Amino acid sequence: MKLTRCFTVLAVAATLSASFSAAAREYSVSTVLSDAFPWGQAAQKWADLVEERSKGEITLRVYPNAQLVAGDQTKEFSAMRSGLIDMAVGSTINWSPQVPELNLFSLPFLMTDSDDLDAITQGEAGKQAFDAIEKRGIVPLAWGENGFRELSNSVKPIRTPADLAGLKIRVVGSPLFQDTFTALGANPTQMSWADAKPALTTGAVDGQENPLSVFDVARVDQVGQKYLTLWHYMADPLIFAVNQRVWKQLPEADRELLRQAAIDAGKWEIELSRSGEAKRLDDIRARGVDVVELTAEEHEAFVEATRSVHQNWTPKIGAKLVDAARTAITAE
Ligand code: X2X
Repeated sequence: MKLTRCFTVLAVAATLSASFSAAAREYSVSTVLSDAFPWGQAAQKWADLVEERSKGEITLRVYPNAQLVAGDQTKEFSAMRSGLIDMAVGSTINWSPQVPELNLFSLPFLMTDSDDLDAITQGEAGKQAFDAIEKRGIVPLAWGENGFRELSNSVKPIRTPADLAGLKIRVVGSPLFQDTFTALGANPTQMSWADAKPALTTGAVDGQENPLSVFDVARVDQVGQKYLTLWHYMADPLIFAVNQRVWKQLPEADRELLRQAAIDAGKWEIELSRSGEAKRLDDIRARGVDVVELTAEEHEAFVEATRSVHQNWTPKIGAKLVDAARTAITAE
């Protein structure tokens, strides 16, 4: 009897300590998109590398669809800062309400291609952006990519700012997007990705902007988005990041492991995302979407129409950071 009780106590203690250490070694990772998309695959790759390199000691559990913030993706950064979420692979768009410096990447037509984006993230401007995140209680580890964002709608081919007049366009993130689409004569409406598809389906909004990978995987063409304009107006990088308290509690070796795994997963996903673009565009065309490619002159009209956004937002982003980004782009 006595012996049995003793075993029971031991068994309970063993279970408790096992679950305690399991709990202590498992961390939540928030993403907006699932692993059907490059974004979710980036987070899963991070988790897989960490699992493998820690020999199963550290588990990163990925929670897609911004479910840890009930779909409200612009609350992800705050939830991670408060400790409700341990880690995230998040978009600069969704974090920009809390980290105004990240609006840099949303400045319309600041970057023309991936080389411009890399020049920013891999240089002084990228460091300043990471410092801005760190200052707000989050430890950034590595860059990934959601991609250059293209414009789709259900009404007509868009070739000029005038074509956008009065169209209701779904946007997300900071008020910068309201300014950009208002400057173009459109009627922007803020809503989460969770609400976007239903709104496109019912026609509550006419259009949206997202990378080709999102348009393709989410089958945005099936909700009436028949027209797609390749205008490359901005690209949102992804950032792998960790809550500061979680980070401080980790032994140095684990920090290094997490950081290197994030860097490797980010590089892997950026390559995956970029190399998939041409095929995605072919597939989108094959589904009957009318794809508009702008001439240099047509493109320039959009650039001109949105110059005021740069003027209004440079002070909010920080002139030093905007300068560093511009310098990086011209120095390429
Ligand atoms: O909501 C979007 O448009 C998405 C999925 O691209 C982001 O989270 C920024």
